Amino acid sequence: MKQRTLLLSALALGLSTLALAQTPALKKGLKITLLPKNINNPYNVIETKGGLDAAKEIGASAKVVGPSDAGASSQVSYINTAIAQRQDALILAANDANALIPYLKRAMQSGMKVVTMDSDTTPEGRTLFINQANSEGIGRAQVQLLGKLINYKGDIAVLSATPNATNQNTWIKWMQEELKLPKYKDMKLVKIAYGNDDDQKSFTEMQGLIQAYPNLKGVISPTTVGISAGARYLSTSAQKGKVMLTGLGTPNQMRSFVKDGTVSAFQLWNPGDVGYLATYAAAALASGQITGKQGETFTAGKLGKYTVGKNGEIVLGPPYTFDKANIDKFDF
Ligand code: RAM
Repeated sequence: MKQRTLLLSALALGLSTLALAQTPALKKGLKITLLPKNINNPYNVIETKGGLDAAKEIGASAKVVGPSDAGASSQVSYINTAIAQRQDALILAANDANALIPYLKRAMQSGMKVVTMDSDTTPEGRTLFINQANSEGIGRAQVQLLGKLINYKGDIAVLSATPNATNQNTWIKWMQEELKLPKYKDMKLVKIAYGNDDDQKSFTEMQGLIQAYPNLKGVISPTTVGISAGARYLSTSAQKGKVMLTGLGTPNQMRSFVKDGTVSAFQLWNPGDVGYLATYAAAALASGQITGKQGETFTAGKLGKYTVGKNGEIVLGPPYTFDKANIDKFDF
């Protein structure tokens, strides 16, 4: 009897060691570089702070580097530095879907794991992409929100980030799809303007839209830089309350404009969670827990379990609509 118990417990031990062997623990001391689109954008500060928090939880040493402008090639030198510094993982919000590919390929050949977050490259440039929310859902929801605000009638414009930003371009494509539905037949997209995720340029572009299109009824700005600069222009313009501005913004940047009636509602997710999830995903890759294949699962700390989807995409969760009634519940 005693022998049987011993045998059974030896078997159980063997099995659990096997289970452990199947899911290796996250390695300690991983070196991780976080490279956002540009560093002076509050959104990117919150996003990468989430990454640093996750790194601390798992005992990794992470740092944030990046250019001051969101230009297509301005991230190249930072990728090369990460290779030279033999980082275990690079997490980036790509400023261009194609321009960075040769550099990212070199990074992966050197053994580094590459994860995109927020703004993707083509799939060959990375193993995983952490998408803040479903791209189709974001694009369509922005048009649905604006449609309601302008009673489905009038000229509308988009105030975007850079012309090459993968995330904004994907969302705009879905906005255009949504606009094809019969309920939007009286809404006309007259212009897509680019503020380059630069505050001053976005402000000037918003002013340009209002002056160039006297029948403009609404603007969608799917960038936190664009919507806040656009709202700042609108808040002191004669068109305040007449032109509806919505898009993607952070509650802290938009609060005063919601309270003074410049903006009724806008959307977003928690940018900190994007960076947090990306760091756990990168660490899971670098520790051999996952390889990036569809269907693999891993645990991302306080956010729980995630599954790798098609083309290495992992979706954080649905976006959230902020308005006067709920904005004070958020501080980011
Ligand atoms: C800006 C950036 C970022 C985007 C948000 C919504 O901060 O363009 O990439 O995800 O807006």
